[in-house]
Amino acid sequence: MKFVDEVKITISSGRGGAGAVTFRRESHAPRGGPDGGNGGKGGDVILRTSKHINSLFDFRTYRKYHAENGKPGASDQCSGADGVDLVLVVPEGTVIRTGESDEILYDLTDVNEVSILKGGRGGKGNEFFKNSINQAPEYAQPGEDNHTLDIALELKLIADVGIIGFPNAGKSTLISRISAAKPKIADYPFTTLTPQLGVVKVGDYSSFVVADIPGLIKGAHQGVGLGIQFLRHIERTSLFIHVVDVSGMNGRDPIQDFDDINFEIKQYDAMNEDKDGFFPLASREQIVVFNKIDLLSKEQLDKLTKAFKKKHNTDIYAISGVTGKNINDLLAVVANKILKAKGVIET
Ligand SMILES: Nc1nc2c(ncn2[C@@H]2O[C@H](COP(=O)(O)OP(=O)(O)OP(=O)(O)O)[C@@H](O)[C@H]2O)c(=O)[nH]1
Ligand SMILES: [Mg+2]
Repeated sequence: MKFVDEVKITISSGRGGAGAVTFRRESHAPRGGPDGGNGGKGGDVILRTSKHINSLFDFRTYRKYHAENGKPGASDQCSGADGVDLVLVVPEGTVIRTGESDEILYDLTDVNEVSILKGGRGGKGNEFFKNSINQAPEYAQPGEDNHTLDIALELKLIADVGIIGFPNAGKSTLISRISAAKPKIADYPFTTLTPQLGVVKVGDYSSFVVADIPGLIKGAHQGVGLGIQFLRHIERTSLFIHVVDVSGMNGRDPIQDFDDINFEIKQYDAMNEDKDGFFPLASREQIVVFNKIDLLSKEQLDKLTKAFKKKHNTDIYAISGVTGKNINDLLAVVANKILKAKGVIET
């Protein structure tokens, strides 16, 4: 199934059914008292999450969704039936924004169901308006109007760790090593086109979720490469693994790559800082991973590590995604940080 992570749709609740204007007809009373029933209530629009859906793809087929209108009242004090609610089923972690202002209406990460639009009330039938002064009212209430709203549904993957880095750095290789995810891996940039999730098991009882996203390159915030929009999938992760290709192949400078990515992340933050509920990515902890060390001599690696540390005072985990070297050590550190962030381990 194709991964679709943003759709704009229009939803409408149901109109209330009209109240009826009717009078009893009986053989002995050609024009009896009023007996018009009430109209039914219009259906609500409800959004509900399901674990079994992981894409907004199916919302591409139709853009307009309408709950059922309430049925009109009828004679003999019969109320019209209520309109059926419209329930739209979306993946967990879907955020609902207003179509116009981008403001978050609801976040279906912790809540499973929200009623977004109420259906119109049914109108009262003429029976309701009967009183001692007017025993045969000729009027009834119309049904209340419905409501229509443009909304944007946006799916954020719910992952604990985001893997960032240049294209071809070995991000997908790493996720395939530490989880059961089987992403496409190939020796060219932009192999990964859509975010991939992998569940990493820690011992027998714990696990965390890693997201592999398409690579970033310099100028991504201006649309170069695949752009930076995929960063929104890792907005909620508490930690990034920053994979740096240290092989120096294709003339790449690993330190420059690292700085370029962080520059793009800052641009993403600047572009999103006004967004409701936004938490800057640049403030997220990054675990720096030097990958492809199997292609380097010890001297080369030491030299690079020294140069890197001179610029950035941070721990470095040197691994090879292909041979598996040092991956277990990296995983232990990541698992520990995640379990602390989740509150499973107390600090
Ligand atoms: N020698 C060596 N090659 C590696 C290592 N890790 C990954 N590669 C190779 O590097 C290439 C790119 O790996 P991917 O895992 O697809 O890279 P990616 O970062 O996911 O790339 P995009 O999806 O394009 O962003 C593949 O040919 C891998 O086999 C490593 O540790 N050593
Ligand atoms: Mg990839």
